Amino acid sequence: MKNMIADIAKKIGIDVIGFTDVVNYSYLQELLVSRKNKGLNSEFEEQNIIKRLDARNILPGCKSIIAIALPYAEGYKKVIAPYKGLLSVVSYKKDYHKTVNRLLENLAAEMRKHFNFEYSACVDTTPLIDREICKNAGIGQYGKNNLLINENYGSFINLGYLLTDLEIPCADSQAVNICNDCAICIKSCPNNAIMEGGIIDATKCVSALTQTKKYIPVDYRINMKNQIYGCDMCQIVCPKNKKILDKETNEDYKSLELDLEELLKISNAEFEQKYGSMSGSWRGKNVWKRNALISIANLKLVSLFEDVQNELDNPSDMIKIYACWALMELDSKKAADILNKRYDYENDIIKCEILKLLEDYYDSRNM
Ligand code: B12
Repeated sequence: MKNMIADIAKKIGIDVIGFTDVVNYSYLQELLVSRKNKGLNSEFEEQNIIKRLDARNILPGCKSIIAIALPYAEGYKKVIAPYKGLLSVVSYKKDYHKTVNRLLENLAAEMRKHFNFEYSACVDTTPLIDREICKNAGIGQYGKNNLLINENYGSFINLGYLLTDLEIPCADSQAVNICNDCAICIKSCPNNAIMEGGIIDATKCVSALTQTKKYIPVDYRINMKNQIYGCDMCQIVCPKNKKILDKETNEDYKSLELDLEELLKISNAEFEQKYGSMSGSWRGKNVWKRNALISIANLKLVSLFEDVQNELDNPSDMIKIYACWALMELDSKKAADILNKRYDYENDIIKCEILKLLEDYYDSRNM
């Protein structure tokens, strides 16, 4: 049955496929609880751990899982764009949720010509833990950077699977240490977010910071450099990805470089039209705009001072907080004058932010 499904998959363009009959993950409960108790989890995952521990919470009759991986980033070279914002390569072209989901639906439709079965297609957004399921299915092994690494395609793969009520007996794949002594990803992570034992501190991971709507501490902002969505650092440096990144390609990754001035001025409708089909746009325009302000500050784009200053009139407190900070980073003397003048007219949240910035400024000048 497995061979037959793999053949069908190949015909519809699925190159990486695996099978697992593990549907209960209570063996991960301790790890998930301890991670949560230490505050290392992200706001982008299901907070109710029990819901994460059994595929039958989604498909009650689930007996086996057919996992697939969709490779991306062939021939990708991280661009050194000194005046631009950057999107992670996972956001290149069409949203992978749709692409992987379409492959899974096609696979199920073809399989139904041969077998009668129930299924549920899952890509990223269910409570289940995609990497563990796909590791069990033999798609790849964990790297120290937490990513699932496929033998042929490295870690630049998106994961998805069909929960099914088919009985497919499987020899499940066990975790193997494929990194040995290599720790290049740990050393390269800008915010030291990669911890021992397969845990990422999601409060520090640059990818998470580019997506969060929570307050970002100043030190972490600096390490976000010019990232507008996601981060690829722990993957780009990984020796297991060398083969895929070195490949010849006709892809043009230029669309991952963004004009920061344009991002400050873009309307909601233009944003949706230009970037709405990318997976990285899911948090909306203001989060990208916040990250553009951080990038402008980090790249010291002084020529955009006035554009940043205009954002002090933005109705969103989030945008105003980062505009105040960015102005101080671009030209502290000029910014201190502007912020001093505005102080009395701002709400308490912005007042508090301005006060911190001005205190730091006057401290640094010993005034
Ligand atoms: C929340 C989330 C995030 C958060 C938190 C990630 C984290 N590490 O906790 C943030 C925003 C930081 C994030 C970032 C990214 N994400 Co994300 N994310 C998710 C999501 C929705 C849930 C992850 C989760 O539950 N974390 C909780 C922990 C406990 O689970 P886990 O991260 O999968 O870790 C497991 C293993 O890694 C394992 N483990 C790790 N190392 C080791 C080592 C050994 C020896 C063992 C035994 C186990 C082990 O422990 C966990 C349990 O098995 C999943 C989709 C999903 N539903 O699963 C996508 C997912 C993990 N993300 C994905 C991607 C592509 C990314 C980014 C590359 C995007 C980008 N370019 O910015 C980065 C990579 C960051 C990184 N180094 O992990 C892919 C990963 C593909 C892959 N090859 O692994 C997923 C699977 C989405 C998908 N379906 O394609 N993500």
